[in-house]
Amino acid sequence: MLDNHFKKEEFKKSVKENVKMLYRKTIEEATQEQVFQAVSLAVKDVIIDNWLLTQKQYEKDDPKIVYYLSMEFLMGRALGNNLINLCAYDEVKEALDELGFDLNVIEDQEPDPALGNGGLGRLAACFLDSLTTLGYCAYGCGIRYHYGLFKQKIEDGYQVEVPDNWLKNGYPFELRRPEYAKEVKFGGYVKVEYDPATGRNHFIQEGYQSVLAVPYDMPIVGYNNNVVNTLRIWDAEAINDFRLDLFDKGEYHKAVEQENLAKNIVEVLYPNDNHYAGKELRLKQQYFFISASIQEAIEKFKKTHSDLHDLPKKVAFQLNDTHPTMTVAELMRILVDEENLEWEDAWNITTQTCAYTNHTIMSEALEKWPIELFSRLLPRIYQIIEEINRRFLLEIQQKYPGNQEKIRKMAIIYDGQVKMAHLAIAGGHSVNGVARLHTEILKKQELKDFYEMYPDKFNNKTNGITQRRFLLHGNPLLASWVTEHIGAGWITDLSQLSKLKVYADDKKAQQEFMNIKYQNKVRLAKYILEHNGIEVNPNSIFDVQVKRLHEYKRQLMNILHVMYLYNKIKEHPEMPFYPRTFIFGAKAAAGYRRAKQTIKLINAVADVINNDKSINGKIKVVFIENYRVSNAEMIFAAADVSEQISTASKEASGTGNMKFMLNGAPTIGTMDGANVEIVEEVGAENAFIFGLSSDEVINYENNGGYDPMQYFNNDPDIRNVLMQLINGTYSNGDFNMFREIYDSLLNTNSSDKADTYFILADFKSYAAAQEKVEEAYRDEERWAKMALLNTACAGKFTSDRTIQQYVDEIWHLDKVVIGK
Ligand code: Z15
Repeated sequence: MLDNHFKKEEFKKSVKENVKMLYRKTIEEATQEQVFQAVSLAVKDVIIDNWLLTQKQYEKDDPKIVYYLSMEFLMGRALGNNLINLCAYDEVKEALDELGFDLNVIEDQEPDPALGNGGLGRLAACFLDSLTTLGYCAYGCGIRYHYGLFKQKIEDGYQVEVPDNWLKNGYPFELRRPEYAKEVKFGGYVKVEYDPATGRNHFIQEGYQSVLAVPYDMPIVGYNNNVVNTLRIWDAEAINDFRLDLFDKGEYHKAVEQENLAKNIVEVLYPNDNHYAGKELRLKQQYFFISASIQEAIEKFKKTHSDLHDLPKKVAFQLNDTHPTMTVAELMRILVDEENLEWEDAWNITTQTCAYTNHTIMSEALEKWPIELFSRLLPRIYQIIEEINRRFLLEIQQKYPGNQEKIRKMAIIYDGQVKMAHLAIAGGHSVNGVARLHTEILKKQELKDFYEMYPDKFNNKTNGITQRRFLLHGNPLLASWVTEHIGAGWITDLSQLSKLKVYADDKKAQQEFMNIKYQNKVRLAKYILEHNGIEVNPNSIFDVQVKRLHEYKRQLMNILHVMYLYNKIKEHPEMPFYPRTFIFGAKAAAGYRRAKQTIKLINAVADVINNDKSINGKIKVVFIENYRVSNAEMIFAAADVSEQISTASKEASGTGNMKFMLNGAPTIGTMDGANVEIVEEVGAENAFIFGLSSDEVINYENNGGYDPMQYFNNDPDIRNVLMQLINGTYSNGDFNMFREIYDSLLNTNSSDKADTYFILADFKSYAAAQEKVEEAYRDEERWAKMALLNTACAGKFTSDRTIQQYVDEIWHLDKVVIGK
């Protein structure tokens, strides 16, 4: 369709040619993987033309650039998405059909580039899609981990982590750019030299080790607009320093060390989501990609601009959480040490250029680096942060004379630690939360002091998702149905979904909508049979919780509720019960014990219930192995019920909630994160809300008074379920297998807090909400209307809207049109 490049015959020829060149084979002899490579190359060829055109346009227009700095980009597969955004999916599908290949199978050959853990990394990927589709000049900057997030295998019900060697066969969509390589320095010491000519001190890092940062570019294809932006991920290579030969063999040791540094630094993505582990190598990763990215940004700026004071007019750095906060100090270093700007000028430029997004209030996620580690690894950067801190404390003292409490709570360096969030807030002009409720909690609780001092910095940007991947690509049946009813405008303007509202009561539309859901459930059922060996009934309610495994997300409450339902059915076999399939998918951080035990519990419960003939298949429990972006697309499309059951106040936003909604699955959830706004859009009658409010939770946390034992003592249903954790029901008589989970809820033998996430407090209201789900589902018309309205009201949750708000309120970018 586009520029005639996807004329079918031409495309077929190009694929055959690629197979020949790459593998010396005819297309008939090629494997599916080889055809994937050949097809991807043919697609890349088209993309490269647009990539060049975009570059030319940027050179001509000189638009302001946003650098989205992130340790994670959870891209998901590129081939299908690129074809979608090139508007060439159907043509290529046909072409491959004629060659005897199935595009779906070819897509399946691509490894999921899993350079991220969960929500934060996937958000970065959605943002790049939206930035490009809206025609803004943007670079994603990150790390080319050689191993992405581990692959999950389930063995005997337990999670086993398998390395994800995603580059094994070569990744066709990346481009190595050695000409843009940068040197990044670690360690050593800082020498101060007085320059009488300028009257200034110069700070020179000496005795350091360095690595070479080599960028690899991945094209980000905009939807139907010929714009191609760049995700630039940095690899590390040893600097083969010829000068070493000039020195004696004593330098040999250093050479080996440098080589090891390069090998280790980009080896693997840390598998923690919402958790800070304080590892030295992680700090190295942070400085590595930030130093390379900021050097590159400044170099690029200087090619066409002479005055660095203009930087904020042309460049925005967005910090995705505190992981890239090094940006503030690295930019100061370049401006002061290398460009010889005065500190005050450099500081003005830096604060006007940087902006910070906060993604969590979970205290265990806060980055606080020990001074010892920080100053040893990054001596000059540490000095700069000390100076930033010194001046910041003066500012606090000026505002709050004599108030030591403020200093204690707000200092950037305190108690032997560097507090990255404080640096990010002081060093930028914007601090944003990721959903309205989250931003309010930041302002009123977590960052109260900072809000008081800088009220104008704080703003909200409710998250969003890209409908191109999560509807157009992931749910082609529903996408076509939507287009048939309201036209294709929704693909780039999701607010148009509201035009579907007139079909909410239309019998025919309802039937079509639910029939599509049914077909998607059949597709998922087939996947589950192939991958889990479990047969599930596509007529049952597909009740789905897929997300990272974390205590605050309360997968445990979900499975305890399944145990409770199972008890009820066993006790009252005659009671009415609508068949339900409880579907879980979740990776646990490799070192997160409680999370891993929860996975085992889910699988153990599945084992017992799925094999109990006496309940006639009324409940099935499925744990989908290796939940990731590619199977997520299929899962959202097939879901009837969206489980968003975090302890209120803990889930900053959530984005899975939006993907379910878009695909017509009503939410059962707490008033947390973006759920609040989802309910606002769709109406409380089209969601199932339960549980403590965030205020109630925060009140308990601040003032105490929560006693889970009360629920255990007073509620026999809860007591029964909890006893089954320690009486062998789900562990072949092993009383200890789930003892730690039991203890965590009641804490019979430790002084720790019990049931930190208020599972027992919310249990019965969750069960009641689940009864309402069943009641609603039995009424086919009511359910169809509800499901349809969820899709119809999902318009707000496109990342296009989120990005436009970032542009209008933080970045102020210029729109670019190719060929103008
Ligand atoms: C992460 O995935 C999120 C927050 C974090 O601080 C880290 Cl380290 C990882 C998630 C939030 O938990 C989720 O609520 C939010 O929707 C997502 O970031 C994107 O903002």
